[in-house]
Amino acid sequence: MTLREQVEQDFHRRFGAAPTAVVRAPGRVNLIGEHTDYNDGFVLPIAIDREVWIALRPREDRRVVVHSLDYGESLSFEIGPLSRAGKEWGEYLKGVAWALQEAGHTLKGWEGVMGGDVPRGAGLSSSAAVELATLRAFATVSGLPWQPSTMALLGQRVENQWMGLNTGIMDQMIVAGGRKGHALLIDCRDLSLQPVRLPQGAVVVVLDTGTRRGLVDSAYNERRSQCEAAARFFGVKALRDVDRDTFMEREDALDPLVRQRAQHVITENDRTVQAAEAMRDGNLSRLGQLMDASHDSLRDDFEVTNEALDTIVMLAREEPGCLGARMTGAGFGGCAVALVETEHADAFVQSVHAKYAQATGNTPQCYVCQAADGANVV
Ligand code: GAF
Repeated sequence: MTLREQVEQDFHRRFGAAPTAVVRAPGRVNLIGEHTDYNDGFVLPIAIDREVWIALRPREDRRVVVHSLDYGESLSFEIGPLSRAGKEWGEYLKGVAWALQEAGHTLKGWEGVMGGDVPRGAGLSSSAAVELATLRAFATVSGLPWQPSTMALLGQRVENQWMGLNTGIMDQMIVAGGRKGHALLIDCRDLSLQPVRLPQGAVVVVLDTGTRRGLVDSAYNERRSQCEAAARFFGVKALRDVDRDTFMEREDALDPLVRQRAQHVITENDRTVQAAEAMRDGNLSRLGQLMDASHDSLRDDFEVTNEALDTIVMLAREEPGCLGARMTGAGFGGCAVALVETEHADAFVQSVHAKYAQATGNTPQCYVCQAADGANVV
């Protein structure tokens, strides 16, 4: 049974009727442009065919009642003044109601069943998928206009101010605005989007190391502070505004760690723009090289990989047909992404799975994914 069928069927069982709407929001995998979003830079992610689904119908009152198939729990709260009570899954839903009300929207109540298959804590944006699916649910019952970047900013506000995680805008932008068959080149300064068609002849493979990030919040915040320190040093708003030549002229005067972090961001921004060009030109080998260089920079300069990520990337690169491989998302564990020639994809998946399991004792999840549409009502 598909996830859509599961949430619809469970809805029927719980509420005694068919849902009046079904909404979905995808996870994402970032092809390149890592730790650039909070530096006002560029990212090149795809929305993937791993999703959060909600079957729902409006209520007469202002209550929200949601059952989560994944947690086997239900949540119920009244729309109105809301206070934060913890870090559980339900806080994302309450946070969305809070953010929408803060933005001046009048909300109606609804009841629904939610379920998803975006792995949690794996760097595939399961939380942005929950935020955008919930935003879609509220927008549907309350008749709110849907503008992807506006909704992405609200999702980010939930993450930053309700959940207390100081993340950038990439995840919510791609989850809100993704386009089937395309990556999006997102300018994280003005939030403009350029869809770039995925080239023929290669597939995107997610390589989940099975390791989950620990202490990621503090390490992430530390990287942000180092980037901000570098921007202050150069006298600019964000590292986006520093080009390679300016960096090279003055890098010796920087604190060594801050220099490394800045070097990653400045070179990664260039790589991301070049990767979009390579994709448009159908230049797969160039795209793969840029992905490799991105990983190396994240490993050596930004220092956000772990042993599992470095191992799976190295094993992937040794396989026939692998054009490039890198970690994806915040890092410190979770997933890598590889670009693989289509005719080698099946053998690649099997071989990396076996070799990584043998090398590390961890069980990976390796799968080809498709570029999907952003959050919508189906
Ligand atoms: C996480 C964050 F949520 C994003 O905003 C981004 O910074 C990413 O890490 C690193 O590129 O997914």
